[in-house]
Amino acid sequence: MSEEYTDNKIETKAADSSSGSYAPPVEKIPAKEIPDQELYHAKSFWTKWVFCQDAKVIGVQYALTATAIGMIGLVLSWGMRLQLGFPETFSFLGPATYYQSVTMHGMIMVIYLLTALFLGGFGNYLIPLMVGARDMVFPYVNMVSYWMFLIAVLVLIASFFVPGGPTGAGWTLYPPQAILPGTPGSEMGIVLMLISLSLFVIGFTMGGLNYVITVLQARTRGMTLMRMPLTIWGIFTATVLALLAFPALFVACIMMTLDNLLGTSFFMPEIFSMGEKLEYGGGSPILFQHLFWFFGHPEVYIVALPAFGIVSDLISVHARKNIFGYRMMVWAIVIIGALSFIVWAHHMYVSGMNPWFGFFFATTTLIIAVPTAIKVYNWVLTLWRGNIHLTIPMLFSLGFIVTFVNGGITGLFLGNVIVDVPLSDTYFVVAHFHMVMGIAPLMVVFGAIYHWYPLITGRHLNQTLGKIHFWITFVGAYAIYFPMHYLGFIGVPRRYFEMYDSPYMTSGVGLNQFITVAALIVGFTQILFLYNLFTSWYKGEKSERNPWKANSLEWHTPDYPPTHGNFGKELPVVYRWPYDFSVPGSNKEYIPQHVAPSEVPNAKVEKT
Ligand code: HEM
Ligand SMILES: [Cu+2]
Repeated sequence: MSEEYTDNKIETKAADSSSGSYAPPVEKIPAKEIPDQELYHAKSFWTKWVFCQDAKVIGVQYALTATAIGMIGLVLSWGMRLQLGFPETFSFLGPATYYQSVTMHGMIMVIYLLTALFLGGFGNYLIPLMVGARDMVFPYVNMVSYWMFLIAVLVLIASFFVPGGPTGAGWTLYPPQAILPGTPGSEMGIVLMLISLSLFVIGFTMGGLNYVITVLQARTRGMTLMRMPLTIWGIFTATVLALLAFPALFVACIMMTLDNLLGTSFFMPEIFSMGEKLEYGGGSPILFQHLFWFFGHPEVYIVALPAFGIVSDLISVHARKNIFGYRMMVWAIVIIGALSFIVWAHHMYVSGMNPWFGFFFATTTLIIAVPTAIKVYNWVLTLWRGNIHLTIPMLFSLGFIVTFVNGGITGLFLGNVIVDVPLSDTYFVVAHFHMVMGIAPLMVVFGAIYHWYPLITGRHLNQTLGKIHFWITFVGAYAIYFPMHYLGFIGVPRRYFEMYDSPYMTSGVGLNQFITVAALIVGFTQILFLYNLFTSWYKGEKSERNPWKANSLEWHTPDYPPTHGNFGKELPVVYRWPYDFSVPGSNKEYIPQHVAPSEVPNAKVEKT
């Protein structure tokens, strides 16, 4: 323990120029903050709740919209599961609708639910509050970001209603198949999907620039980068990743739209379709795969890094212990983020690329396991001998660690060319990615909602319903996805509408029925959660201020829940990291970030 702490020298740090890095005492740094101004607050209902520039309201708008579209993604999965489990009895979908459901489900879950929720939702709500800023640096642009997102969602929904229906090209949208006649939704569906994604990227960029610049430029006095909560590190790094990765998706969408509407041949080779030679020639379908996965792999971490950050904070607060190895955790986030840009072709081992190329990508992929494992060790070491409160956020955090390690281990298998080739496009892959980027991040989303709901609404979610929600979701997720690994081993292919004609599938029939029943139970439990979310808003038990006794700034605003401008007349000054729980020498169980060392005389201070 003593290694982590030094004596209480923070106020005299400036005098110690021998260390080489000059840091003036925090009181001497001139206040650059914009004072709270009356003019700046919204006056009417419309500017307060609808066209609102307050990042907190924008965060809630993002979160509600993402949840609504996510419900569509969930319902689509029920249709698919009924078809897979009981093809004779509950066949609501035809083959074409199945492909459309797979595609829309995948895209909705990855982009419109998880990305929007973590960055647009949590990012907006938490960044200004946690770094001690009044708001995002460009509130107007931030507002437009949400409205762009909403338009992108509406365009996506519109694609369900156009002739031919939504695209059924798979969430990877690979050309030439995506735009060739015969693929479901090759008429308007694919075009609307590409437009919707482009709008999403434009909207995201407006928000993303805000998140990055707010973290870099609008932190309050004393909030050094190495005192930021890991939540902010995760969201910040993920945003940088997204700003670098989404342009690849954006150009791919634009180029494919041109191929489709204007007959260019960026991705279209010379090709015959239904016995007829098409007007295309010279394009490269593989180029699309490279562009897609240059976005697609970092996308996994765009979802995972905020989850890593948030879960670190939840574990620390609910185990009343400082996060183990804070600096290591920060660097692991940054290194994982950087490495995630040089692994994309592990999604293309079966595309016919040169095996040496595969060797390179397998190596980089496996190297990512190192910083990732460090993070897992550090979470476990934070829990070790902690005063673990089995609150709902803690339960979900533990659920995250388990599902994430599970999904990560199958990732180590799939990262190797020789293992991936036979498993590629089987249910093993479906199991792997749902565990690692579906269920694990959702566990964090839920934990985070139970944790911050009192801050947002001033009330607690119903805890009994919460426990039911956790246990059914956690056990149910295993019931759904664990058997899928086995289905993959026996060779059940992914994206197949019907396969009971194949003799090797017979041992999978019972399992498929079991999975479907589990999926329906888990699905309905999410409706229970939504019920809890909405009814607790006005009926939930009132929460006292800072119910979890956390140290980070968002819980220490003058108004609870925080109002526009966040911190009232004066911004807080930060003296410490947010992990001062059970500090040696102090009689206080926890010391919030803005408590000056002079107020806690004997407490040791961590080395930051
Ligand atoms: C209980 C919740 C869920 C269920 C029951 C479910 C079920 C399914 C099913 C049945 C498929 C089609 C498999 C196939 O035929 O190949 C699928 C595909 C997929 N799911 Fe989920 N899913 C769930 C949650 C999620 C979440 C949270 C994500 C977020 C990452 C996600 C992402 C995907 C993706 C990316 C695909 C692949 C789409 C494609 O092959 O084009 N799912 N899911
Ligand atoms: Cu990948």
